[in-house]
Amino acid sequence: MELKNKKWTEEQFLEMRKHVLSTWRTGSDSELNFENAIEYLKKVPEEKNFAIKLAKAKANKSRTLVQPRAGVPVISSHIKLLHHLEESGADFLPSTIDSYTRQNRYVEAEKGIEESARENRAMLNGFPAVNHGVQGCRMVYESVGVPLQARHGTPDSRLLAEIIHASGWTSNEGGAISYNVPYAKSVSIEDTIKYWQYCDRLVGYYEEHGITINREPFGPLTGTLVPPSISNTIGIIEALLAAEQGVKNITVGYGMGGNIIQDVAAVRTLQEQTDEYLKKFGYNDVIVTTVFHQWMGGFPADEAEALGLISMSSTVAALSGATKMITKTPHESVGIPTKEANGIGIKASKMVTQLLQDQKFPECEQLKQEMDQIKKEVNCLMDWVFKVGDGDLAVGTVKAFELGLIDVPFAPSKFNAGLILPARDNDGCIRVLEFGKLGFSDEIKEFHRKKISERAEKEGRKVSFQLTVDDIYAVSNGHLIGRPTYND
Ligand code: 8ZB
Repeated sequence: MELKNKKWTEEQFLEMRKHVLSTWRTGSDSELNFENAIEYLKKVPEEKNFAIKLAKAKANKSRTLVQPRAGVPVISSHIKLLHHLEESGADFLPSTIDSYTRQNRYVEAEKGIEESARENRAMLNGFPAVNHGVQGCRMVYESVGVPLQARHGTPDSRLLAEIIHASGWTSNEGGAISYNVPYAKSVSIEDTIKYWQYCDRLVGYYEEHGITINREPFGPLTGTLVPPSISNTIGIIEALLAAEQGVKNITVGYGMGGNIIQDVAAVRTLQEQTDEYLKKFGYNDVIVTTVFHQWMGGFPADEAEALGLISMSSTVAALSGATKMITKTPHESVGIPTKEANGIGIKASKMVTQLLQDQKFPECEQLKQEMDQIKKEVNCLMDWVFKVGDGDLAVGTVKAFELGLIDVPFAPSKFNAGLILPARDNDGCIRVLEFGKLGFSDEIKEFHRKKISERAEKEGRKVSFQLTVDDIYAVSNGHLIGRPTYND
């Protein structure tokens, strides 16, 4: 099929579906017949529907809702884990999918499940939803009281999407760029646009049959010093691609940067510009909500210090007005958390968002300037995408990455130019130090150069790659900005 940002016809979708469902044994589960799946999904109560709960939270201006990450290989242990997290206060539950499933390596995932059951400990780093099939995933869904979402990092998530949605999981995280560029080395963006058009078209199909399902692009990307305009642009692109396939509920995301004003500006512009671009292209009935990710970079090893960082993240999320927040745990620097540590992360986070539920960051000149700056940069990048795509968003996205006009720092993908280098300015805002071929105008570049020079001058050193390196390690050592004096 030719790459194009155009809603797939039902025939095109169903033709591809035959292939998708033949790629692994669980694809032949009778529960995947649309009649069966639709009947099951119609019975999902409102309080367990991801899209409805988010839309209500936004409409009621409720406190920022909290959601952890969590997943273990064996169904019974996974259910126990989710129960613990629900009791700890999670407003939404995840099932984090293991790395074999993310690579479509279901034979190895099967071995992992068997070994985990035999040794009574997790031998996979998540929940292998495809191997457990619709029956297993429905057991998980039926045992919890809040909406369920698959969280993963799967470039080709077509079969996974089929299985989780047919099981009553009403949200799928990911997107053509956000689950490719940070996660894969050699999968082309052209391919992942098609894979995710399929996932979105599946949701569109359900919407046509009266079932509402949420989709969530993965905002933080590599989680390391990503300038907000780059992640926001990618979120907007993925929202537009999803809307074209019929998705009606989209949660765009942002990973905390560390400067409070820049973070609040990023979340607010993400909401505003996603709405703006959707309207501009005629998608008038899409509900957009936002998700704030607690600090995604390196964490301090000390558990109390980690909780301090988690609490700060929660403060910023609440003040920014994000609809939802993804929590971290005091075990972050070590690896996958125990259920107890995960519960502690949820409780500490929820305490903060509750305390701050009636407060928002006030309007002020600095916030306005930062918002204007992000908007200007996003518009500049979006203009390039449509320009090089001759008006087609899908084609433009592939070309923009090829040309380095959009470039994600520290990404493993060979389809990403990898030429830009970020660094913090003197206030800790994330700026761009090396532009590579990034599609910023000269005026925007000048602003970034000026901001980074101010910092270098304050620190009595030259602008160089050393700033980037120092910034990458700074937070885990207890500082936002990697200033040389902090190393003394
Ligand atoms: C890009 C997301 C990385 C974060 C967490 C990591 C890290 C990954 C699991 C998990 C709980 C899992 N993560 N897999 N957390 N259970 N199976 O995702 O620790 O914070």
